[in-house]
Amino acid sequence: SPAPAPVPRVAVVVFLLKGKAVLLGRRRSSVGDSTFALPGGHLEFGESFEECAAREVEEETGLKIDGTELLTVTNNVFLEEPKPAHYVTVFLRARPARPEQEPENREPEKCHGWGWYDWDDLPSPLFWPLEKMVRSGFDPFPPQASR
Ligand code: 8DG
Ligand code: MG
Ligand code: MG
Repeated sequence: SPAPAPVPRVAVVVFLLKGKAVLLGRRRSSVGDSTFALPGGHLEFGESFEECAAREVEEETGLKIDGTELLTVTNNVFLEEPKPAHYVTVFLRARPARPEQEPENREPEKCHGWGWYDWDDLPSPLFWPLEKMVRSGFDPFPPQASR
């Protein structure tokens, strides 16, 4: 039977914030291979954004999260990739439940490893949906007063 027509999918990704730093991992994927990206993945049937964020962050890093908040959504079309894809990407922010706990690389087939990166000194190359946000001046941190 013919391949089904491709459809857009929903992704949920998390700015995990600690002090001035954000958690990033270098991808191993047909989409954005070798670029630095946020933890996250596909929204499953029946899940809330917050549930998906907590599940994906724990599956990928072993970290539990707190204080999850919705930030924004972007539309990302990857026609140039080996496998074309289209994601509606929902961005949330959260804090690690236990800030002293180190992230583990729980899916080494999908990620080279996790690290905390200062927002003022991000690694490169960033995964392009993230790169686009950074260039536009997007700031995932809450206002100073509530930090
Ligand atoms: P899953 O099987 O665990 O559900 O999926 P995954 O393997 O963890 O998926 P993913 O590629 O990490 O995330 C799904 C899509 O989300 C990804 O292919 C493109 C989109 N996406 C963005 N920005 C980011 C980002 O910064 N990080 C991640 N992980 N995905 C992102 O548009
Ligand atoms: Mg995942
Ligand atoms: Mg993922």
